[in-house]
Amino acid sequence: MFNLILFGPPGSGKGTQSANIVQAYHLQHISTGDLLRSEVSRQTPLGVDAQKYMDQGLLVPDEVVIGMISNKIDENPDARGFIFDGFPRTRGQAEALDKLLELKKTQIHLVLALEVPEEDLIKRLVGRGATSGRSDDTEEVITKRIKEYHAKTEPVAGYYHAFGKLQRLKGDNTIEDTFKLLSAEIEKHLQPA
Ligand code: B4P
Repeated sequence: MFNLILFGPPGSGKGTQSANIVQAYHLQHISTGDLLRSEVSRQTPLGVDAQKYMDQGLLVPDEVVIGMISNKIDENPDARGFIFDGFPRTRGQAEALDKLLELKKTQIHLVLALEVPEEDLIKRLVGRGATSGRSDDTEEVITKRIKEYHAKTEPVAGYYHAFGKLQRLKGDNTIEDTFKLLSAEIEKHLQPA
């Protein structure tokens, strides 16, 4: 089993590159953003609660997100491995993920962090907001999301660096070139499916 975290600020391309990685390496994709948006669109009790945080650019409480991840791992016992997209976003989530994977006798093997200048992040997300209809892609909320990233999520990189699992990559090339950089790192551990 090979488990990968795709890490980076909002708009760094985690969702975009996850789709490419899933296609090439057949890992099971787990995006907490997608899972939360699905709960919101179905207006489940979890979704109604999560929407309050997401609309303000804030992180959803750890216990909500960790419960969703645990269910998703359990639903895929035969996966070749997982790609965690947008998770963990706090140190508490990182520690909880380690415990969940330990129970399954596996671990995180690699953390790939996409680095993109802040002005590019804002441009990309405002651009997506023009067509996505996402309530968190307005300039005001994007600024809050980036602030929340620096305060709570950036320190998670240090957590994985301490275990020698973190690899930082330039994320401001084209989508194709960024995928090549990611693939080169992944193929040190795993061959295409
Ligand atoms: P997410 O859904 O995870 O999304 P994201 O950070 O906006 O974006 P991502 O990095 O995936 O960017 P993308 O590829 O789409 O989070 C949304 C919200 O959910 C959070 O703010 C939070 O409230 C909540 N949440 C999610 N996970 C949570 C957790 N674990 N704990 C607590 N709360 C959580 O790319 C963005 C745009 O850039 C796209 O338009 C794309 O086409 C473009 N793009 C991508 N790569 C490009 C490139 N190389 N060049 C030019 N454009 C590019």
